[in-house]
Amino acid sequence: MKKIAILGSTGSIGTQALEVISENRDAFSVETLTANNNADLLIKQAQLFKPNSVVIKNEEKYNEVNNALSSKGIKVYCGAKSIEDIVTSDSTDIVLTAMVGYSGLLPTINAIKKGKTIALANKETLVVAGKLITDLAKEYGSKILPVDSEHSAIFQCLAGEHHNPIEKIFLTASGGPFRGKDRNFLQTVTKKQALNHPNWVMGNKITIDSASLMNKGLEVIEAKWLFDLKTDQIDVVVHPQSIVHSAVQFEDGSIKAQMGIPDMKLPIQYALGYPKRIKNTFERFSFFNYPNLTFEKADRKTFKNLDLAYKALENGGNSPCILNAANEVAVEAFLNERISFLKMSDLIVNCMEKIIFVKNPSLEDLIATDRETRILANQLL
Ligand code: MN3
Repeated sequence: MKKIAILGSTGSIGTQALEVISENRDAFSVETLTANNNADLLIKQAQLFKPNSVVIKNEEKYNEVNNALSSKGIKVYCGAKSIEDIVTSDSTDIVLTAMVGYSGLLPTINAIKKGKTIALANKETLVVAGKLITDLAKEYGSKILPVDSEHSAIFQCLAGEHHNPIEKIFLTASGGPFRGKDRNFLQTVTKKQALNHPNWVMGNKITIDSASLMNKGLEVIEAKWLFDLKTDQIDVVVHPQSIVHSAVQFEDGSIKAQMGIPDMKLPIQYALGYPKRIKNTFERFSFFNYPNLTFEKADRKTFKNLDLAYKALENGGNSPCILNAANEVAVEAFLNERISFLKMSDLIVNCMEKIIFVKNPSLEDLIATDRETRILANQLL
């Protein structure tokens, strides 16, 4: 029985992880659930899955959650610091990091220092602090298992290939709702249009990132650290059907790809069950429903964010941390209809130019970079 802590249990990945767990109650139990704000759903989940503890990040909702759960023997905590502490609990085996953005960093570091297995859905953690996180994971013997579908695909392709170096990887991208559009069109797109993703149902932040191709940019950086690659070993291929989830090319030119219907429950289940594949009844893929799988180049001139992410990765140091913080502010401003779609890239460029570059950042440097970038980005807005 694997005991699981889910950070961000009320979000898209968190709720799907609980679906996977509920189908496999003999293999998994829920040790901890944490949520940002959604007290109602957190309470419902806790009543159903009976975790040992829950954390609501928003301290104003503590009484509501505590009143509902404390009589059931569930420990209730609140605040960001409690999330950082709860992941170190001795009884937890796997920490599924499914919260949004930078907030995943400190809890993930604490879990790694306790040698926990990390099922990583929070890609921003590796974007902000890839070197630090992978060094710590080595030092403390903590395994990082990808949940992001592209990285899970690559991880699955690498099973049994331990001694065979990667020549390159192909990260597939759906292209999002604005595939094929030009900058003229993008100038006036609305939040509603941007949130209308063709293939995947996800949270708001990642859906906007998908529309701007920033999500793919963040995934390029995530892949670099997960699979120890150089920038020129990572290619992005637009594949509108989202059936090929990504591919690995080996040194003999052979390419292995992982395929399936776009459903996040599969990569979640693979990470939680790893190395075992668990039998399920998810919908099966049929080749005949998809007679045409197509592939095209990513348009890095129109979708500048992808280029910016490659640039940040090439710069190294605290550059990806600046990119991420500026992007988080930009996406929030776009969702609040304070800036236009294309202005998001401008804001990121501005921050990357103005925030001081640090070649070998410590954790403290990264925390400072994140804070300073957010202040600057908000001023620029
Ligand atoms: Mn992905």
